[in-house]
Order: sequence, then structure tokens, then C-alpha cells
Amino acid sequence: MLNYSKRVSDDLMQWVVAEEQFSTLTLGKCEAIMSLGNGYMGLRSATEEPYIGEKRNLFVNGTFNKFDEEEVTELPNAADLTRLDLRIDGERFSLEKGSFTGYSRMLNIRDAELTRSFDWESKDGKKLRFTFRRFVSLHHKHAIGMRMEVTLLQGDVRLSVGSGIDGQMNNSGSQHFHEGEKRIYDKTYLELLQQTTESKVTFVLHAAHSHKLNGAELNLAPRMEIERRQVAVKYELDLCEGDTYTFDKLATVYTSRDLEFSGESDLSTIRSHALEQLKALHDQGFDEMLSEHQKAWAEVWRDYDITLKSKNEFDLLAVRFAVYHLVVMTPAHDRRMGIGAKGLSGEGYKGHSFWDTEIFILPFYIYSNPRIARSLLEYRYLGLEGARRKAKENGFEGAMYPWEAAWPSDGEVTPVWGAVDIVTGEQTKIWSGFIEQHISSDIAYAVWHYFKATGDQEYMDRYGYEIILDTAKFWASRLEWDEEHGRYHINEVIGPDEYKEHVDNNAFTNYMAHFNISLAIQYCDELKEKRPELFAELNSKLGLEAARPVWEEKLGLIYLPQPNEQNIIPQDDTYLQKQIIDLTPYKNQSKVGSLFDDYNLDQVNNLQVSKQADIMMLFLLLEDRFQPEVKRANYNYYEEKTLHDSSLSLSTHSILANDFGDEALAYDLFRRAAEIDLGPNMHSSDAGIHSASLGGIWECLVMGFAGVRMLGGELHLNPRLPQAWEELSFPLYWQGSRLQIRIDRSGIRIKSSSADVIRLKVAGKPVSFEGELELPQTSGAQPIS
Ligand code: IFM
Repeated sequence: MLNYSKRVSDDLMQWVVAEEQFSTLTLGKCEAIMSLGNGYMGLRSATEEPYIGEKRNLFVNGTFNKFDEEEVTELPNAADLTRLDLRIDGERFSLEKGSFTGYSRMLNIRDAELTRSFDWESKDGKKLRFTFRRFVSLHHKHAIGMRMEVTLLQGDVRLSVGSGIDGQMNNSGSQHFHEGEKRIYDKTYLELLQQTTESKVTFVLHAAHSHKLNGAELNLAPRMEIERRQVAVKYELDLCEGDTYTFDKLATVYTSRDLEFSGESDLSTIRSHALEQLKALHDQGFDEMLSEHQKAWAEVWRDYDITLKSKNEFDLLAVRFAVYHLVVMTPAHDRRMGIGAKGLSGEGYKGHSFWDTEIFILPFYIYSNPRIARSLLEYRYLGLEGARRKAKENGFEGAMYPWEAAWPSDGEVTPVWGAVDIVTGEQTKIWSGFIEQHISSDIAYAVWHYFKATGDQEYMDRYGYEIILDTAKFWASRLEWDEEHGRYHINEVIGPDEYKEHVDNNAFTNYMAHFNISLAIQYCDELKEKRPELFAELNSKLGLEAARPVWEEKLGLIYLPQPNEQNIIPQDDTYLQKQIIDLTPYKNQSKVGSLFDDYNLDQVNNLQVSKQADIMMLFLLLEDRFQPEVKRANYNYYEEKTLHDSSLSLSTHSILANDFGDEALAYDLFRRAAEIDLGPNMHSSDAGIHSASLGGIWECLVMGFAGVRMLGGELHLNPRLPQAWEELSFPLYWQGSRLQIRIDRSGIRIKSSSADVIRLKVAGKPVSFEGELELPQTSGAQPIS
């Protein structure tokens, strides 16, 4: 159990996630949720001294490598910089030996700093106080700072500290690096250069140490060691009762994939730059580096200035935790990179990007930091290369985006084999890479959403139109004519609900394809009329003149499943005919996916049971296409059958519950969404945190409780605070203006930082203002049903 209400000091209230009991059985939880990073790299928070069951991970965004032909490309686990080999009087230090008191490990979210402390007593009665501190600098994207402080409380000891750069790491057994070069300069600066085996990305890692005894600099001569894939030093010293020894380790990480070295073939340039940087940081020291890092994070919190007055302190912590991880995982510095479904906090999903980014994370950036939203959408533009190849390989036209994406030109990288089938004992085939195709229209939708909310015409001209037009070409070629009904079908797909494979006419997929094609027609016509030069350019690239009549002919004939007599929209052609079973045991499950203890995927395919929001996603994205009573009926029907086995599900349901005016349910679902990573389940985050769920937490606040929506190009606000909340305040960018929106029981206040007239609809009523707007509670929100 973790402590989410730790009182460290007044100014750190609701900023701290703490572990107060140490167990080697649940190492993954804190490693992942307390992971550090800065968008360039992510460092899983394994303890300094090693334990069986730990996962030491250091990932650098965008450095994908394919281990061999049988595996898909993944983010390689780089050499470890954090492990310390500590010996006390010759005995290896471990919390599994001797005894300890006052254990605490904390992630201070405000400062993005990890600390760990405890008093430890050896079996022969020596007492030592340990404090560890660690950060991945946000100020200096290539730097990591670590400190260990050891105070002798009782007795004298001989302490030995082994530290280095350990390239004997792998991704669950796959070794992504060649042996590499190792060296120690001036007995101080450790260096490991390693190249990935297939993508040929060179990693340049350096580390240096410094020491103090009772606050005074200490020069210790190291014993130097170079082994296979390892370079290390060992220091030894005698400590007397009352002494405090401070050990600092500063490290830097560069790769040949870094933007500043792109096109740079000469390794020596990167190497000497990296070494110089390390030396400069070594001179600067841990404290100054930490203070720069803290200042950088203070700016983050100024930018993403969300406040929440709730009776439950956990709520604000959960929101801050979400924003923290969104910052840590996002490669805001480089448009060639996307966001991994587990961020940079674990090996899960191999660092690949899914629709999670466009649908669950992008809204946070569109409305809080449009520059980063644009960078993420430029990544998808660069991904057109792989998307076009995938379409061609599958016999289609246009751009068919990969379900899982890595380096933009890679195309499809979804693995083919997954978990065990409990009936056959074989591995289950993962069909998503072949038939989970809605990602293409999700991306087109995201481009449109970004454009409408930001007005960034330049993005559209250079990238956006092309994505929307080429994905429409894919859908037009993907549609299948159904002679019997005289309409176009989309057969043999997986919709958002991944418990239904090989289905025909998944409603979400069909509606989104329809949306994609109709948007393409609209933009095609607008460009032809108003922007003939751009139209000509895109026409010569994409053959728009030929595509346009095909779109027109097909659009009206796409089958869009309609509500039946009970107002239920069939999720696909067969869902409603499948067997209904009592899902109570699985609804109350303590671990995700307990259904698979009793059924295999083929059997689940034949039941009315859903993994995650499916039709609900449709209501969220295309909300003005459906009547309130239809939404409500479907919510009631499908939620009962939804196990929320995907972390993408609860936040969507929370937002929709708000739309129905059911704040209590919305709040309950928000809390459950927040507990996916931050809750009591000590294994939910073993493979890494859940990026989409974290984006979803922000969505619950802003799109759910504040009711922010972009509808038909207009900004809407329709707040409904839950009982537990008194006030919610957050920044929101709209068409280039930064608004700060504050909602409380007495009304709504919006402050604009620009001189522009801001137009929006509050609870459906148009309002416009310049500077500042205050609306009393009487003009507040209406539920939609
Ligand atoms: O994209 C999701 C999918 O919807 C459900 N399975 C996990 C993926 C990555 O989060």
C-alpha cells in the first residue's frame, strides 16, 4: 500500500507519492509510478542496491531497435547508471539483510525528485542512516543527478561503493547493443559508447563521481574496472561514528539520434561534446543542477496551472501526477517521436504509440500547450511514409496508419504473438496490427480537432490537409460493397473494444471512416475554390480530382448502424446476438483481465462482454450526431457489459456520465480512473504507467466536469462540479488566446491573456468578451438528458 496523503511539509501537500513499507514482491509499482524523465529520456526508479524482480530501465525516446527478424522494433533498454554496489565491512548491503526502520521512498512531483531514506542496522549492531536522491534534469535534457548520503549512527565501518555504467541490460532478454567502447578518463570520467544492433543508433554515456566527508571535499582514489559491456569504479573509505559521507554521481546520455547531431556521422563530435558537458556538470555539482531542474519544473507548473479544491486531497494529487507523467513522457523537443503507451516508464508496449496519443493525450496538449500538440501531429505527418506503405502492402490506397507506431518510417510494428490461450496453451495471435484500423480516422479526427481549436492554418497547409485527404483515400478503397443491402460495409475489423475480433461493421469504425471521408470532401472543395495553388500541389501528390467523385459516390452509401427499437446501436453486426453471461465476478475483479482465467479470446468473442468503451467513444468524438436518449440507453446497455480491462475506458465513461448530469457517477469513475496507476493495486503498473489513462484524467476534469468541448468549431463550456469539489481552475488555449478558467459554486470566471474577443457557448448560450468574463451560477450547465 502506498501513501497518497503524505505530509512532508505544508508546501508539499498533495505533491507527494510515498512508499513506507519496502517489499521485494511489489518492486514494479514504485519503479514505474515514481519513474523520472524529461521527454528526452525516462528512468525507471529501481533502487540503488539490486533486488531479484527489479526492472532497471533507461529509455531514450525515438531510439528504436529491432533485435531480430522474429521481433518488432522497440525502445532499447540503455545501460544502467543507477545501480550501486554497496559493501559494509565487506558484506554486500541489502535491505534483505540486517534490519531497518523509518523507511520512506517518495516521488516529489513538484520538483520531480525521487528520495529514499531509512536507518539500517547490520547484524553485528552497526547503525547507518541512508538517504538517496535522484532526478533527471528538465533543465539539461541529457543529465541525471544522483546523491547518496550515509551517516554513521553507531559503530565504525569500512564502506565500499561500486558505481559505473552497466551495459549488461536487455529488454526481457533481447540485447539491443553491440559490446561497445569503454574508457575512463583522468581516473574520473567514465565512458561507454554502444551502438544498437540494427538501427545503428550510438549511445554515448558518461558518468563521474564526487565525494564529501562531513561537508568537506574528499579525494578518493578509485579502483577502476572494465568488464564486458561495463565500466565501473570502486571507492573505499573508513567511517567513524557521527561521520556523514556524501557520494554524488552525475551522468549524461546522448545518442546519434539526437536532433542536434542529426546528419552527424562523426561519432567523435558527439563523444567530445558529451564529455565536455559532463565535465561542466561535474564542476557545477549536484546542488546547482538540482536547483536549475527545480526552476524548470516550477515553470511547468506555472504553464499547466491547474488547481482543484476538493474534500478529497487525493484528487489534486491525481491530477498533478497525471500532468507530471505527461511532461515526463512527451518528446516535446523532437517531432520525429511519438508518445509510448507506457511513456518511458517500462517495457510494456515497447515504447510504441497508439491512438492513445491522438484521442486521450492530444486534447491535453491542444488546450494546454498547442506547440507540443503540433509536434505530435507532425510526427504523424512523418508517419505517412509508413502508412502509405502499409496501405499498399494490404492492397489499399492512401494512408493506412499502423496500429502501433515507432520510428515514423517503420510502418506497422505491432507484435504478432501475445499472451497464453488458456485452452490451447499456445500464444494468442494479436490481430490489431492487421485489422484494428480505426487509428487512421482517429488521426484525421485529431488533426481536425487541433485545427479547429488552434486555428493553425500553417500546420494544415503543410501537413494537416494531406493527412486527412490521404486517410480518406484509404477508407474509400477499404469499403466493401454489399450487394444484398446496396451499401458499403467495413468487414473484418477490431473496433476500440478489443474483445471483439474479426467483426463486420463496428459502428465506431464505420462512423469515423464516414467522418474522415466527409471531412476530406469538405476540405477538397474548400481548397479547390479558395486555395487553388495548394489544391494543385495536393492534387498532383494525391490525385484529388480522381478521388473526389469516388468519395462523393461512396459517402452516402456507407452503412452507419442505427439505434434499434430499444435505442441500442449495435456495436457490430453480431454483438447483440451474442450470449449474455453474469459478469459480476469479473466486474469486481482485483486484477485486470480475470475473464481470461476462465475463457480464451475465441470464447470471449462470442459473449456480450466488452473490454473498453467502444460506442461510448463514438459519443465522445462525434457527440452532436447522437440524440441524448440514444446516448443514455447505450451507456446503460454497454456499461453493464464493459469490464474496463483497458485503461482507456473509465475516463471516457466518466465524461459521458457528466454529460448525462450524473456527477456522482462521473466522480466515482474519475476516481477509479485515477486509481489505475495511483490506487491500491500493487501490480497494475508493473509494465509501466498508463499514458492514455493519465491524459484521460485531465479529460475528466476539463472535458467532463468543466464540460469543455469543441463542437463545430466553437468552444463550449458546460460545468458541473461534483459534490466533493468547491473549485476547479485550469488554463485553456483557444484560437491562440490563453484563457484561465475558474469554476466554483458561485459561477464561472474566465480571464483571457490576449486582447482578442473571445466567443464561446456557456451551457449552450453564446457569450463573448474581451479580457475577463464573470458569469453567475444561474447561467450554469444543463445536463443533456
Ligand atoms: O490503444 C490501447 C487499446 O485501445 C487497448 N489495449 C491497449 C492499447 C495501448 O494502450
